[in-house]
Amino acid sequence: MQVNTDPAPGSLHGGDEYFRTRFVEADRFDRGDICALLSGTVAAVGIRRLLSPLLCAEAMARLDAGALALDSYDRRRVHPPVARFGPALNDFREGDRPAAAYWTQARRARQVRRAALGRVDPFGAAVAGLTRAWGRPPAPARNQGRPFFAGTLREINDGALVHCDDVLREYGPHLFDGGPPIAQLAFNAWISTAPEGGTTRVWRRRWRPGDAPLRKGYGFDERVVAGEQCVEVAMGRGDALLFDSRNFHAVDPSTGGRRLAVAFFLGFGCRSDLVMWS
Ligand SMILES: O=C(O)CCC(=O)C(=O)O
Repeated sequence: MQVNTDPAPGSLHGGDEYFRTRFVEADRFDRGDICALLSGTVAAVGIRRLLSPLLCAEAMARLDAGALALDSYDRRRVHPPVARFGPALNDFREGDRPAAAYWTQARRARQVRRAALGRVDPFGAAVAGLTRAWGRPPAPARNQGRPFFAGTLREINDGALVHCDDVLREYGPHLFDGGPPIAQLAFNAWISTAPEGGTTRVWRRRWRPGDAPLRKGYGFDERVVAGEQCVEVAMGRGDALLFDSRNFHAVDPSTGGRRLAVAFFLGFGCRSDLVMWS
């Protein structure tokens, strides 16, 4: 695919100067980085070494030993297939609410994760890192008091189509008790990465109603982002990436190892602080 990646600084065709990737070490990651994403003054924040090598190694040993059974996203919708542990909200849509099975699976997934990983919990470590940065813990988003599941373990080895994630467009404005999110961020922290491929691309382009003819399963034909400014990021094991998930994004296929992340969304609302869901 032809992509228009970050132009050189000072270039006459420099594109949007606020659409750049910012890299920070985990101990320097702070509220300002999250605010920059929420305000749209940075395209993505790459956080180095958010999860410790020991935690990643121990979590992978348990996953390789089959401690958690990975299911796949609904294959009628998601192709190439993506494996996951934990229910993803966009697999359960029934009109403007999730199907009843979602709540049962959410409860069960929390119990199973606790039993299988205990203190070797990449989700807990990711939330601790976000809490240090933001100053307060992000809370699960809720519907009529019920907490949504957050912290999918997701394995994307064969890439992901160009797509965008916007819970407001999927479910309408009344899903979350705290009101519709003003901004939605994707959070991924990798427990394992593959030596080849697996680059994440984020385009400075949101969904428009006229994009409908380019729809392809859960994603879109690559023509939807032709000529748009793009950042490309390939983070390593233990690193995390945050970006506005309403911007079109895609993942290159990878080879030579498992590309596995703890993944969830963060939303910021008028009547809520930071909330999370998967
Ligand atoms: O795995 C990635 O790099 C990004 C995954 C993704 O599409 C998302 O978080 O919405």
